[in-house]
Amino acid sequence: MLPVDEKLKDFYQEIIRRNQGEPEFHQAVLEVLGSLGPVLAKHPELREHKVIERICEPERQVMFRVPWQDDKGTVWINRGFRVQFNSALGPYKGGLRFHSSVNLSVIKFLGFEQTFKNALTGMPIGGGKGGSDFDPKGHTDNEVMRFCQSFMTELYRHIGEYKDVPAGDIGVGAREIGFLFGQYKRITNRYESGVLTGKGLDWGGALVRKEATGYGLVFFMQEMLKARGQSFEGKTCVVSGSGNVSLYTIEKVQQLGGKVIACSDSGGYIYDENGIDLECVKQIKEVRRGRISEYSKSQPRCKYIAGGSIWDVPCDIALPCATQNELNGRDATSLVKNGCKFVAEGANMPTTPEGTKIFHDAGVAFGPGKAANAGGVATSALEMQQNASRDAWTFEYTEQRLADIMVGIHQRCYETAEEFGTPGNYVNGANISGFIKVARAMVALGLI
Ligand code: NDP
Ligand code: 2IT
Repeated sequence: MLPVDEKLKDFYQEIIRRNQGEPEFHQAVLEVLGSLGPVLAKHPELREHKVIERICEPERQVMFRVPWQDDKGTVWINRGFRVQFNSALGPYKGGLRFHSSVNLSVIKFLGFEQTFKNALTGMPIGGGKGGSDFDPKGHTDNEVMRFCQSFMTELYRHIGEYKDVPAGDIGVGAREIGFLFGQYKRITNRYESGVLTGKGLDWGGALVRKEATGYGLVFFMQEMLKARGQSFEGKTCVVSGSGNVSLYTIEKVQQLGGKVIACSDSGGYIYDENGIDLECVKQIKEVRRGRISEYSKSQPRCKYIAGGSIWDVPCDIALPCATQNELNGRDATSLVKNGCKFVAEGANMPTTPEGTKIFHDAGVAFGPGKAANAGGVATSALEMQQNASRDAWTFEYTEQRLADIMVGIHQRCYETAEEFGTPGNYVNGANISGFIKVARAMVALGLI
């Protein structure tokens, strides 16, 4: 267990008791509580208002049945979720995840994290998350469409431009957002562009949203490097996953002079010492929806390692971009031993608490997901802004806005960590800065 302030220990036990069988949610709460001791010492009024207790309880949780038929006519039943965590700063905002591992614990941890992440962006957005235990992998476009239509047939009543604005996450990309938006439009008879983000560029989507999480992660890492007088130039990087976040992380690292030598999917990882050929990975993943193992067929110099840990590949910079708890204590030890000095999380909570502690103890610069991957949701807020004004910005302008936002988030985390007596600790910086912003709004809005 992470060290938690004495005053918060009983409260954490209460979280466990009230949210049984939800280990991911417990983990996410504990990680934030671990930073809040000094905040309570400085702001005793937050205790009086029971802000921590309120912030850990979602405002609303919806669970629903999603029946659908596959191409053979067989009936399937999945479970849908939307957890509307906190709307003190704006409408609930956060992605939808379609993956077999989705359950209430996973959606609650993601919604909780999202609340602080969204606060860190400085944009007017609250926190929420949703999804289903349906996995689009292996299904035809028609099956995915029928699933999305059934999912939205319930979800539509809970969302709206001023209420709750979902987007993508694992298993939900432009194809799924298209089917979801189409069904929302059909049911409500409204072309409400601002109800979903990550839309296609032809029908209300924003340039740079697809690239934003990966690009933003790399902009954040660039600031971490600068803070230690370094740059991407000539550094080797390992990026886990090969989905939306990973692909555009690799792209921006390469543009900035770094070399990405490994990436993965849930089957295994590829190692290419000359640097990954990104166009080849995009063909496999974005165009063919294939497996990363196919890369070695067209790139004979590359090694494919089935199973195994990608974190055993020596590198200067590690960027976990797949899923929660994909980098554990053993992996962190291996990275540190091999000389890795910088880690930033593209995924949400990919590093276990043991892994984080090992990085901190070894003096590795560690950027937590709620700060480092906030570029995706920040650019979603820019998409909402464009939709509201019926405008469409250029790629260059939008990318510059994203870069500025990431520099701002880094600065806020860096300065807050110093102010609260833990210089260089981005975990404390992100947790405290995000928490204070939401807490102040909650106090100002009365007992909500
Ligand atoms: P994608 O579905 O596009 O890609 C997910 C990648 O992670 C795939 O390579 C997938 O491999 C791998 N992966 C997923 N689950 C597992 C698992 N249980 N074990 C091993 N590998 C796994 O999702 P995204 O790229 O959008 O999301 C990746 C991470 O980034 C998630 O943690 C998400 O919450 C986070 N994130 C996403 C944002 C966004 O804008 N999309 C914004 C901020 C954070 P396989 O294909 O084999 O399943
Ligand atoms: O985890 C995340 O920040 C996302 N999946 C993006 C959310 C969004 O609303 O763009």
